[in-house]
Amino acid sequence: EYRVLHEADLRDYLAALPEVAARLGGAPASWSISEVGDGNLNLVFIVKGAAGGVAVKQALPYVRLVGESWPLPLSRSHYEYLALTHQARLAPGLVPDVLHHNEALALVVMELLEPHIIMRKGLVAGTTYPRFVDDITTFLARTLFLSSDLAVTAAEKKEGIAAFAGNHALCKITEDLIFTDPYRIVEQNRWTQPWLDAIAAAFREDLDLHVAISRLKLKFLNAPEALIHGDLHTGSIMVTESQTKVIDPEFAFYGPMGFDIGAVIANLLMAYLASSGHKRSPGDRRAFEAWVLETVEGAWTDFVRKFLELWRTEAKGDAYPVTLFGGEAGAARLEAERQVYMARLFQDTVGFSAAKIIRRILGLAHNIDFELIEDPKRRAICEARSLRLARAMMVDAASFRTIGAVTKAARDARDW
Ligand code: SR1
Ligand code: MG
Repeated sequence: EYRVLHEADLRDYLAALPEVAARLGGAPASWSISEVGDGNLNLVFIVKGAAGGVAVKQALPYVRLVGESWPLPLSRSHYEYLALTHQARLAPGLVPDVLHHNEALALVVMELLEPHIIMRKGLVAGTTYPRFVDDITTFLARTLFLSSDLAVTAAEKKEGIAAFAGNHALCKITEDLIFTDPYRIVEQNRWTQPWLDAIAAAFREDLDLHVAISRLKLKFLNAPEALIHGDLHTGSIMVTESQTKVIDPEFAFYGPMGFDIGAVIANLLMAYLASSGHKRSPGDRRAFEAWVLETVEGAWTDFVRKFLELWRTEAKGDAYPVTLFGGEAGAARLEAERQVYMARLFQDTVGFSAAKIIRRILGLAHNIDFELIEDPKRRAICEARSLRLARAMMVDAASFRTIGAVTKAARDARDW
């Protein structure tokens, strides 16, 4: 039966799990347990013993950020477990190992990622991550391609969609918080007042923007292209200089691939545009910002290279039947079609990326990239530049034909 676990409960609970107890080592009474969750939804405990540590995540029956007035199904823990185990098969080594799952308690026990930190915190501190592009593009290319119609049969794909179909309450959060609320008056919306009042009001009247966000919302609702993480911001990524782990896939479902790729790019663009608000030396700032924009470019180009490589070598799905593309002419035509596919995916990525930026500045849930900028006026300048860039990316997505056009626009935005 579900109950919210407190320290003493958790100690007894973990002591009864032989594999976990062995990993922690020593007497259960000696284990240190602290609740460290700083996300919007759940409890997260770090438990350490003489031999090692574990992380324990427990879903609350409500949205932690708001409180009990906003109930949320515990079943998200089931979908998180399902996604983590699926992603571990598709992209080995890039998600934490799951040690134990209890459906009734909505609880997942995972390996403790140490000395990893949440990537967003590292970015706010101006840290660069040399492995990030390679790891995140492997994660994206493999999880997206290998769960798509390009890689699996129609029957397998439909089973996959069905397995995640019940996660609709989490999808509804995204549908409201990302695709609807920032563009209308909603009590829970927040922004840096009074400087962003005019932009927020303009966005509520901007019909070009409303059409663009509605098209993206429709795609989010009706494009089950692949098993997506569903919340792949830099707070869902843990890093060291030599390792990257993607965590927290509780929003996972079969949706549009561009939503995940766009999330990564959006969060890097926000780190870039927030950078001038954080205290760092001019040299450190230049180096950090150059790395972030290189990373945006690498995230897309390496993703494309890896995705296409998988398509050329692992296309076991029912889409694009090989019998229709025989001979040299067929192979050439299929290769051209792959480029068309990637161009369409790029447009989706640009649009979703824009939507992710706007929601973090005008919606309910913000990010520390901007929130930790001490001077509110400075913060508002960084946010206004981001909003203007995001509006252009969403309304004129087609004018961004390459990732270089996106990074150029981000660079130009620094002069606004
Ligand atoms: C009410 S939940 C707000 C946000 O937190 C999660 O991390 C998702 O990004 C969600 O939109
Ligand atoms: Mg999360």
